[in-house]
Amino acid sequence: MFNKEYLKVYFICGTQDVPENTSIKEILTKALEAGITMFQFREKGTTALKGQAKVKLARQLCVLCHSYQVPFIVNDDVALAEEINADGIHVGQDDLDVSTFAKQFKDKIIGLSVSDVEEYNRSDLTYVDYIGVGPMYATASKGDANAPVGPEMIPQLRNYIDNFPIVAIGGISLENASDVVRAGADGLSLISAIAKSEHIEQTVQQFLQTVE
Ligand code: TZP
Ligand code: MG
Repeated sequence: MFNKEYLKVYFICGTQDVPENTSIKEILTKALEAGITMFQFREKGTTALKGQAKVKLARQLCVLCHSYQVPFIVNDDVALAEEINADGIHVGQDDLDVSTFAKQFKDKIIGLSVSDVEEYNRSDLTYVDYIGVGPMYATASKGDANAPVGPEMIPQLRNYIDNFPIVAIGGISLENASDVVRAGADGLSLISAIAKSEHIEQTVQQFLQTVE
């Protein structure tokens, strides 16, 4: 079951986001220790794990998250989310229509990416628990990212969706996070700010303070 609090510091990571001298398990463990509120496994690009290697890692990361009572969300891959009994799925505008898998995910969390008002107008939020809005700022973590929309997109969308749960994404750092929160985001989605931090625990704690 979804709770808005899960969005506060929502860490997203795949093996492609991990610096050379460490591992996704090590990074995720540090982030969980520091108090991230949700995790999304997002395995993308030419180096992405596939098949049983992806399933095996996802299962291990899911168990790790659950040992901290933190929900584990799978990006895009509905079959994987089902196979490992993940807590939810996050999809983009170009991915499967939410209604096609909503029934299989009745008590699970469903997230949808929405960049702007036009995408919002095209989206059916009937089965959606939260939307990911962005990119807020330029990002190096998503090759095909749309142009940044800025934090001002949040109040624009609020005109249509009122207090529907919004997590902001894209280029969010400790420097700009408070602007995003002030614009009305319920939480922050972060890849590189956490995965590439030299002091993950401290970084996560500072993000938590920003949203609280
Ligand atoms: N969707 C929109 S921007 C983005 C995704 C997955 C990447 C966010 O990564 P970072 O490193 O926090 O900018
Ligand atoms: Mg996608």
